[in-house]
Amino acid sequence: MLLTRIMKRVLAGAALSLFMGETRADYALNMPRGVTPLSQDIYDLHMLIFWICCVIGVIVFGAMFWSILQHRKSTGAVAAKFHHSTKAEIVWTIIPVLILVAMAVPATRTLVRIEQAGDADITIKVTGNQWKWRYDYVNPGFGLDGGFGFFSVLKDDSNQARQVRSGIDPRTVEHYLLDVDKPLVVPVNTKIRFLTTASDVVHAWWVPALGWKRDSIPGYINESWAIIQEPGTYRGQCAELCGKDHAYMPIVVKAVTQDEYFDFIGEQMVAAASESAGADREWNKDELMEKGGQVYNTFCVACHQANGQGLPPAFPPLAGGAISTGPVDGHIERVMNGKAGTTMAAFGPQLGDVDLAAVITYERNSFGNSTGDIVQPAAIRAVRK
Ligand code: HEC
Ligand SMILES: [Cu+2]
Repeated sequence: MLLTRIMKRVLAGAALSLFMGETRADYALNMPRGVTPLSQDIYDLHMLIFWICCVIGVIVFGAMFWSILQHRKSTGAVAAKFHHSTKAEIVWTIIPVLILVAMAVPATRTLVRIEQAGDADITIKVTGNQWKWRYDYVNPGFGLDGGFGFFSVLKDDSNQARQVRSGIDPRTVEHYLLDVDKPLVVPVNTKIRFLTTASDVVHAWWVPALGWKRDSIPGYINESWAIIQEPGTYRGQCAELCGKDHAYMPIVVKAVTQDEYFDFIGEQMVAAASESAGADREWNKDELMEKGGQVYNTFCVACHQANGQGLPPAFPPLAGGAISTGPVDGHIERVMNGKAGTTMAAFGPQLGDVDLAAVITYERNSFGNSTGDIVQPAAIRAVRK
């Protein structure tokens, strides 16, 4: 009964995967070929070793089954009585050694190639944070000015749906837990060097289509590289297991043509310029509240919750909080410097003056807090000095 049910499931799955090109990839048993020369090298190596193992398996099991059949008792087989054969010992040592050496040559060649991150055209620093990635275009390539960067955070619809009792069916969310607000944008056919590190705990940056995964560790910088050959959107995840929210910091890499890449860099520069212009002017309360709400929903909501009630005792409420309704200076200090030994990170180095001013204003006037205080970007800048 159960068996037939399982068989039906398997057959239905097979039929489905035959007729739907898209789902076929989802059901695939093998690793993906990827879209970089390196990922294809790795795939080819994997297949080579796989077939060598298959051949060895067939020979060994073939010899075994043949011997069992040929020398079975019912045909009157009599066991040989020798012990120790130097010839046999030599043969069964040398053959495996030769096989291992033959496998080590292509494996070493691929390993060496994985490490060759030199003479890249573009350098991007990837930093793991609780629970989001940051991408800094250390050198955007093509003689462009670098230095800008941004955070890439789980997309809002996924984040809403994942909340306990959200009432939202995750199956209705496109790319559930695999989508971000701002993808990493890179050009195709360009050698990109990734420098991977972390600011708090160990993370791991993994995009299967690129063929590799790199640990991102505080205090260390790991190197890797990719030349993406096909434009497209490639999704990945933080592959670190230990820790509560690594599952909610997905990775999206958008590979575009060089022209589209130039447009993207241009947009980033305009955004950086308007951010610094914004930091120079006075903001009114409505503007700060609107901006602050966005910043809060991106950077603070995971711990302090949308209603500001937090999740005590781990994450304190901001509604009526001693700091969030106390003196403004203390509030600015806590958000900028965080609190050592807790998960409250220092947001001073992470966020700009406008974002910090806005989110602090927002916290002081939301969730039932009504201090009426307005924090201007200039106040943040004054603290930074
Ligand atoms: C990873 C979880 C986490 C995130 C994200 C987070 N916080 Fe916190 N926050 C904490 C914890 C834990 C504390 C308690 C620290 C302590 O012991 O004082 C805290 C405390 C605070 C306090 C003091 C609360 C009070 O009144 O006692 C403020 C204000 C605050 N956070 C603001 C923010 C802002 C603004 C953001 C977003 C920019 C943010 N937090 C993001 C974990 C977090
Ligand atoms: Cu992580």
